[in-house]
Amino acid sequence: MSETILILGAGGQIGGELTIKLRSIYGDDNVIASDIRESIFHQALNGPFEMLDATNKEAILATIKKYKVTQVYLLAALLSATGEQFPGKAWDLNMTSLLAVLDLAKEKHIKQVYWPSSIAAFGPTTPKQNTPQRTIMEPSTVYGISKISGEFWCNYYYEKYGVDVRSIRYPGIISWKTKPGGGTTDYAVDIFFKAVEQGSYECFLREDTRLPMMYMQDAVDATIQLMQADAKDIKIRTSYNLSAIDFTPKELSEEIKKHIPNFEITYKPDFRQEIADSWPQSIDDSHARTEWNWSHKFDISSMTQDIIKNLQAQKN
Ligand code: AKB
Repeated sequence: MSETILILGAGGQIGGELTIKLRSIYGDDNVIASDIRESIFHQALNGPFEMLDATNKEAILATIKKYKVTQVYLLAALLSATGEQFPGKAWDLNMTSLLAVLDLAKEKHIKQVYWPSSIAAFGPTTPKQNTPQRTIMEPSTVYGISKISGEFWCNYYYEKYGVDVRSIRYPGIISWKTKPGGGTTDYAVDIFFKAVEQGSYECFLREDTRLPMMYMQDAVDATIQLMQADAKDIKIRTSYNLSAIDFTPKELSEEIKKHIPNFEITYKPDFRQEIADSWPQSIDDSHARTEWNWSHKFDISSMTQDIIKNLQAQKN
C-alpha cells in the first residue's frame, strides 16, 4: 500500500502520536507532519515537517503538490474548553479547515480524508448511558456545534461528490508522550503527570463525573484501521461512535493509588464541569465493532500501569 500522508495539526496531542505510528507503517518520508508553529516534538523525529495554517487552502494545496500527497489527516482544532473562551476562533478554525480539505478532495487533489468528531457532538438531551450511534444530538458548546456541523458536511461531500472522508467520534484520549490542550477530558492526562511529579492533583471536575475515555494507542490504531478499511465496509459517513473505557476522577485516582500509594486528589470544579455534565457517560460503538472490526486493547488498569511505568522511566 503506497500512500503519502499529510497531517494537519501534527503538533497536537493526537497528531503527534499519529505521526509516529503512520511513519512506522508508511515510512518517514511518506508522512508529512505540519502545524501552525514548529514543534520541539517534531524536531526530535525523522521525516518532513512543514509550517502550515490548516485554514489556508492554497498553502495546503501547495504542500499536497510538493509531496504528491494522497491522504490528509486533519487534526487541527480548538477543543471544548478553549472553544468556550474563543467561540469565533473555534468555529473559524474547526470549520474553515474542514471545508478547505473537503474541497481539495472534491477537486481530486487527494484521495482520502480523515477528520475527527468527538463525544462533544452530543449534548444534555442525549441519552447518557450506552449512547447510540444515531440519537438526539443537541450540543451546548461551540466545539460540539462545530463537530456536529462537520459531521454533516463530511456526509454531504461523500453523498454529493463521492469524497472518501472517514471519521470517528473520539472520547477523551489519554496519553503520556504528548499532552492535550484546552479540552474538558484533559484532567485524565494531567492527573498522571502530577501524580508522578508531585504525588497530588487538584481536579477541575467533580469526583463522580463519569466520561468515556480511551488510551492513545487504541485511538491511533482505530484511526488507522478505519482509514485502511475497505470502502465498502464504511457504512457511516458522518462519524463513528467509538468506545473503550469509562471512569470517574475518583475511580482513576484509586487506580493510580495502586501504583503510587500516597497519591492525593482534591476537587475544585470549574466551568468545565458544565461541559462534562452535558456529555455521555458511556458509548455504544457496535457499528465500528461489526463494520470494520474495531476492538480496544487497554482497560483502565493496563492503561494506568503503562502510563505510570513510562512516566516514571522518563523522570529517572
Ligand atoms: C475535549 O475534552 O474537548 C476533547 C474531546 C472529548 O473532544 N478531548
